[in-house]
Amino acid sequence: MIKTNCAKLNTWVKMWADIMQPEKVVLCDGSDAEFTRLMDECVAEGLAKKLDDKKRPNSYYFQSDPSDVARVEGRTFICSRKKEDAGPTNNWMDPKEMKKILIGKYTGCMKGRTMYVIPFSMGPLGGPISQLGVEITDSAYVVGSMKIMTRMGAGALKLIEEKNDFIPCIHSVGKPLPEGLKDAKWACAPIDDKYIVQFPEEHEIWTYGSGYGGNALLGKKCFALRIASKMAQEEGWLAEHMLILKLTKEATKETKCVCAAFPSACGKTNLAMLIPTIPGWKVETIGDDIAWMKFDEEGNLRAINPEAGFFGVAPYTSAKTNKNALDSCSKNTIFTNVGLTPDGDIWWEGIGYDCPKGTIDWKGNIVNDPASRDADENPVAHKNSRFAAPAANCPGIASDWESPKGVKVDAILFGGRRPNTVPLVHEAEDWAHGVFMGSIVGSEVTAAAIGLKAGVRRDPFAMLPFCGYNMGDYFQHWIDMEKLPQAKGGKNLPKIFFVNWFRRDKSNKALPAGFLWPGYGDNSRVLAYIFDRCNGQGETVDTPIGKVPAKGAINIEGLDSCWNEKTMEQVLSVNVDEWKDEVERIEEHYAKFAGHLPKELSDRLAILKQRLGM
Ligand code: O2Y
Ligand code: MN
Repeated sequence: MIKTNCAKLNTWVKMWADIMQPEKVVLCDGSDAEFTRLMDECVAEGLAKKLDDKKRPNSYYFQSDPSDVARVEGRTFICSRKKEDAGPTNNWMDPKEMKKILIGKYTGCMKGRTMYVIPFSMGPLGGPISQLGVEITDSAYVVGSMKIMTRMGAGALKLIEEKNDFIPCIHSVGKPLPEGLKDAKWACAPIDDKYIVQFPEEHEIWTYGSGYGGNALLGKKCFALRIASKMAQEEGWLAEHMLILKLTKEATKETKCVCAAFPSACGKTNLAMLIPTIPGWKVETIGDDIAWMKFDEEGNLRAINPEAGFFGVAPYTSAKTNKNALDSCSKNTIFTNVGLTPDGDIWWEGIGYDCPKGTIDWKGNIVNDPASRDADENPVAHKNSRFAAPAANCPGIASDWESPKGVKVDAILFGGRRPNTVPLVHEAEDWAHGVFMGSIVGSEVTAAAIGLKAGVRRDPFAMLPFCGYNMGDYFQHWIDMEKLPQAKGGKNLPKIFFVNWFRRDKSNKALPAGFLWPGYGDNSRVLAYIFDRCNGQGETVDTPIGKVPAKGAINIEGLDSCWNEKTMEQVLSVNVDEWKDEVERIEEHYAKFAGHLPKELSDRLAILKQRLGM
């Protein structure tokens, strides 16, 4: 059994080892040597491949079971004591009932396996916004991935010992290994036997049956969003599904930090790592997925990235779309479900060069005729294939990305993929209006993507799968941030904007796929406008939905001629009929929250209706 100077940890590990009955228990130290040893053990057992050390130093390749390729929202539960406290957007089960089921599953679940004990910190070690956790797991892949994604090992353990406290995170792949049997390439339980469970009142996480991503790397979605959002509600801070970037105007060296929330598939990682197309501006990355924000003693709202790595979607990451992301996985990276080339490197659709003949696809089949392969129907890399890469590898990482006190937040952006209705950028009139904007975030999804009817899927604050309590109460918490004494009635809070890079005019054949805005690096033009607005500059026009840039306020110099003053007029336009329809959709969305919807938000909707003449 492990022996640390944290009595709570020793007792907790002993209790779980008695239940799970592993062959041995190992306390992880987080060292580079431990990473290499564990990954090499996976290679020796046939669970992983080491990539060519010259092309991709210290990097490993895993293929998951086809039933275990993504987060499973249908098997994710918020087990608050009262169902109402999980709210209308979460799956709920009574905590006692759930614990009974899971104790049954956990009993003997690690037979024949090693129980790894992973002490970790979300956020820089010892920082005022950081939090400590310990994950128990029977997956060496999880240990390796946690080493990349968190500050894991001896340093975190020392802090846990000093505090005698941590967030307990329990994980098992749910597949005991009978003596004498060879392990499966990727051990996991069948889909209906996977459980991703949060106990928000106890600040505990129990997951079972999946070894993949957010289901198994418990520091990420389970802790840093679902449990942390509940802690943030209790303690007066914010745990958000947001990237953090730092924008510098090179002429004056002035900087602004921006946090931005977008639903999946809206280019969050691309924005976090953007390379500006307008001269004189620099974007640096602080985080690509999660932001924790707290007021400091001077009354500044400060943000940290609680993670230490990027768990990025591989397909369509290329030197053209996101060079910084591609460079981030040049070494010390774990790849999952991408293609494996004959020369020991990785490949995925949209990487920017052809698939080498003889590549192994994510299912383990050889690709003999890459040219005849249908990238949509039968991709070489799974569409949710991933790289786990250290953030420190990113050429565009900001020098202060690990500052324990965080960076001052100047602006918050919300956005989604909206082919119509929503202009390129509009600005909230005050904090409550900004919260309203966050509460109505939605993104166009194709029917295939979600197995539901196509249309706008509302994803408030991009937190739909990640809010650890009633989403209506979460809206209220955002409203209440303005009432904290440090907020000085909103004076100390960031400005809020809504952006939409995806508005289209399909009838204009000159526009690529009808997009009224080029996106990618040209989003720096919108960031520059937001920077100016934070300084009280940049001309605006009032509309029923908020302030939009005046003609000429966004620099379009140097854009391809298909994007011009006329398309700018279109992309910034506010169409009253479209917004009347939007209001009806917002009313349907708000109805779900019933008595939990803050009055400030229904008031804001009433103002919008009145302005639209409804
Ligand atoms: O499918 C998974 O387990 C990963 S999901 C993910 C990974 C990195 C960043 N964001 C997400 C997400 O679903 O928002
Ligand atoms: Mn995410």
